[in-house]
Amino acid sequence: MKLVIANKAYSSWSFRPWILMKALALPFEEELIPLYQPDTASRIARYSQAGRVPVLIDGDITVWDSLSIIEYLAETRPDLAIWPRDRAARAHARSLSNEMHSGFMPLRAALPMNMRRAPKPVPHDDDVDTAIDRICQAFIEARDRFGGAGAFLYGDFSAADAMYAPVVSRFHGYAVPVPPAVKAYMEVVMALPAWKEWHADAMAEPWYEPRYDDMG
Ligand SMILES: N[C@@H](CCC(=O)N[C@@H](CS)C(=O)NCC(=O)O)C(=O)O
Repeated sequence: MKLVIANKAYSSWSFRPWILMKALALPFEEELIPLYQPDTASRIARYSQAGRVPVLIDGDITVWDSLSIIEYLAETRPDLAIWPRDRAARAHARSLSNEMHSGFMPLRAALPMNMRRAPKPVPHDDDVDTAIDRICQAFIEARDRFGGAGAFLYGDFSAADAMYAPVVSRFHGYAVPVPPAVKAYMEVVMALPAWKEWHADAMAEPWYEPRYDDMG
């Protein structure tokens, strides 16, 4: 399989299937198309007319959009429990993942992912705090109800943890105050070898985007 992604510093949507595949040791090659370059659109168009990454190529099958890729992987690798095995946990994990995929716009706009950011807060509006509070409440609920003895949202690492990995990066990078249980969960995610690999690659990238890197 080949996963087409964008900058590891900035591309939150690329990070989601990438960290899932790495954390679950799914073999794949990657192609990184840097954003905001003169040839970005034409390079992405070679893989998807939707004009967005991530895109997964599996033989003659092309899957675009982060959550579709995750669903495709879950369908093709049922042995891996990409979604939790328990039906109630799975329903909760899918709902929470879709809530991320279709929502939290104020948070996404005000606190864009920048994996290279040294932790520092930025002023933000109340609707960002509303999103932060909702995510913290949902993390705690998932862990309390379904976490069991595991360290992730639903016990073992799952698609939901992958969908929220960029939120962990945002909370960390913008020094968002969070309850201790959320802090502990963030530390578990940031300790993953897959996280460290993505972070190291992001730090080594040559591209510089003032809209993210000069946020203050
Ligand atoms: N809903 C899509 C969003 C994908 C998306 O917005 N990707 C951005 C990079 S993070 C992109 O490809 N941008 C291309 C461009 O701006 O030219 C998904 O979940 O994959």
